[in-house]
Amino acid sequence: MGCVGSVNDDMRHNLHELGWNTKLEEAAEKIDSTFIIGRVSRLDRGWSTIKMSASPQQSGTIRVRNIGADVAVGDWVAVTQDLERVEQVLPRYSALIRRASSDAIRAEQHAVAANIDTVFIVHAATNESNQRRVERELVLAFDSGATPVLVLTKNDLSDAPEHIAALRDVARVCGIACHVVSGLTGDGLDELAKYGEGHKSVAVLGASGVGKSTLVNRLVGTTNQQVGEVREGDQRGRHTTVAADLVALPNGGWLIDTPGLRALNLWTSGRGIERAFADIFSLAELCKFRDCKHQDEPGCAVHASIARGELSLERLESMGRLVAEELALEDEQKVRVRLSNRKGMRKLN
Ligand SMILES: Nc1nc2c(ncn2[C@@H]2O[C@H](COP(=O)(O)OP(=O)(O)O)[C@@H](O)[C@H]2O)c(=O)[nH]1
Ligand SMILES: [Mg+2]
Ligand SMILES: [Zn+2]
Repeated sequence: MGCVGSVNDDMRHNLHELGWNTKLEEAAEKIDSTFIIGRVSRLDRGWSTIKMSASPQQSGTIRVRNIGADVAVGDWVAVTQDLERVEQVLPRYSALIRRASSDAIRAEQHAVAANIDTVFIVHAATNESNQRRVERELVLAFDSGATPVLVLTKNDLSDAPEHIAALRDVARVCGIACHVVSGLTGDGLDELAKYGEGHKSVAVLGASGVGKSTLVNRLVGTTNQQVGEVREGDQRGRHTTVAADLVALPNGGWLIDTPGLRALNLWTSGRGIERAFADIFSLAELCKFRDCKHQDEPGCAVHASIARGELSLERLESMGRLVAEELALEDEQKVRVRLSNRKGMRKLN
């Protein structure tokens, strides 16, 4: 295993505590040995906060002028010895990426959290939550490269067992864990904390008001995250900076509480849809025609399952919408690449 820059054993230990792992070693080999490695823990307008693996002042945390357009909380960076400048953002091994604007011309990606091992998809265990949103979040979480986990919180309020059972089913068909917890009573939170063991990083995703900050505070043991902060956009519809924070768990893990995003548009990348709708994809293998669109073809196993009352039509339609959204985005990206080539620009994102 290569040496991580000039990082000695002491510092390496420190890096490990920040969440460093073997997936990052290869990237680190290319980094000039005079740089110090740190991890972005917070982004504010104009400033980035970085937890350093080691710093001359031993302060542990520095603030630098913003690094670049698409840096996310959780990113690993190489900082100059004088701690003045971020030289490099290391390649990510995973990232939650959403589409920043629904504006067709300005399709841009926005990384919500980087280098995460698990994504908590948080919903209320009461019957207000929405299965369609869970599906969308699952696609995003699978696409991130991290492992999604469904968290149903506020179980102290819930008397909706059918609702919980339906969401558990969504988790089961795509093979992920589901935990029913309460941020208020602490019920079930020991199980959640385990995802941070071994200095792992967990991103917390979910709509405003579902109880993310309450969960994070309880898990971390502070009142660091503001509870009840539900603002997402101002009157002009612009996104306000509700900071995502990298916060430490008592067991050494890391949590990233992402701001509650009302509109969660997809940024296509991998096989997220296939994994979030694994049940439909495996049924589709049994359709008579290989290119079955599951509309009104004969021998369609997907519709047979709907007819038997096993699969819901809403779920199939939900997948159809997400597929269409992903295809539309791919088309836009192709147009953008063509335009940029014409202008002689090398890269747009
Ligand atoms: N009864 C109950 N209320 C909760 C629970 N978690 C959060 N809340 C309340 O729900 C509201 C929104 O919580 P918050 O953590 O700010 O949600 P966030 O927007 O997802 O960060 C607040 O009024 C919380 O007190 C819970 O487990 N049980
Ligand atoms: Mg919050
Ligand atoms: Zn079919």
